[in-house]
Amino acid sequence: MIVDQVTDLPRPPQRPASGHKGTFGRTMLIGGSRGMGGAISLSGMGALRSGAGLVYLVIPKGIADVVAGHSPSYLTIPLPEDDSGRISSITYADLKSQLKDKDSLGLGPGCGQSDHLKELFRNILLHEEKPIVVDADALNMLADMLDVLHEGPVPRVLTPHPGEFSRLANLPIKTIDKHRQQVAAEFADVYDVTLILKGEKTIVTDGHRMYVNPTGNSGMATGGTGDVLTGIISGLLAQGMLAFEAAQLGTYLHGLSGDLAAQELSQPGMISSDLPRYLGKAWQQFY
Ligand code: NPW
Ligand code: AMP
Ligand code: MG
Repeated sequence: MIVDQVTDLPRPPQRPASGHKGTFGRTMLIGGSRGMGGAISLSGMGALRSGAGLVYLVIPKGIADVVAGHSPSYLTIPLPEDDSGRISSITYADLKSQLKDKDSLGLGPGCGQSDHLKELFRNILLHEEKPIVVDADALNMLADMLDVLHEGPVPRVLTPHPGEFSRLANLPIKTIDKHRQQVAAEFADVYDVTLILKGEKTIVTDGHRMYVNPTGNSGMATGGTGDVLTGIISGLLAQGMLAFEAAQLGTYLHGLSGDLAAQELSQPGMISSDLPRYLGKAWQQFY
């Protein structure tokens, strides 16, 4: 397998002066559960500050008010929940009208795991033709149904940390840490996805191209930073970027936000909710 090392960043989305919120895309993020409302809020904040025009959060009703209270800029879609406060009862057919006009989807931040969610995500991955980011608990459930990646339409962006990738690829974390580029590229090639293997020097690969991200620092090793990344990439996809390019630029901007946050707040003093705020500064490198 020949894998090209990519170093140049792609062009960010154009911002036509006459653009309106529809021009910049609608992204829908599905996640959150009792105790993990923060994860989907953080994703939503990443998506808003990625430049997407409209950000919809599909969440269980028990956390809907709290999540909406995190930002007045979200549109929230509250759904029925099970005894553990996870999205439940609603089927893919029920969600179809909501999915119809969305330009991209993000699945998983803080959603927890259940048979119901697994079936819902399976159907979305099998049938939705728009770009989808799969993260967190959605990745953990995907590990049991990898066949959907062969059957479903592309493109898909998967964003595992080494623990999640270990479950997906059925490899020990030690092996992953030792052969990061090789195992990531092989997986991306076999399943026809863009894979982001997170950590120090996050890598982005589609099995043919490989980008090693130069930004980021260990101040980002704090709960919720990965959830922000999911939102950023979903938002870039909604603005029409291709999967590999959105993953590359999203990863770069996310790490740069972390570096800018660390400069002002210090590594121990920064937290995940700082990243979307510093994303505004990170964008100034481009606009
Ligand atoms: P260990 O034991 O730490 O060494 P999980 P999760 C291993 C939500 N969140 N980075 C690790 O090893 C997420 O969205 C909600 C990370 C452990 O065994 C998910 O829905 C928040 N882990 C859900 O929580 C803020 C690594 O992998 C396992 C690793 C669970 O997500 C937090 C952890 O993976 C969180 O984002 C690495 N480099 N290498 C909120 N505020 O609402 C190995 N591991 O069990 O999937 O847990 O990532 O916390
Ligand atoms: P998650 O574990 O899903 O919350 O994702 C953590 C995020 O923080 C990923 O984007 C990682 O790349 C980033 N991160 C964690 N630790 C480091 C580190 N030591 N250096 C750079 N980035 C890190
Ligand atoms: Mg995560």
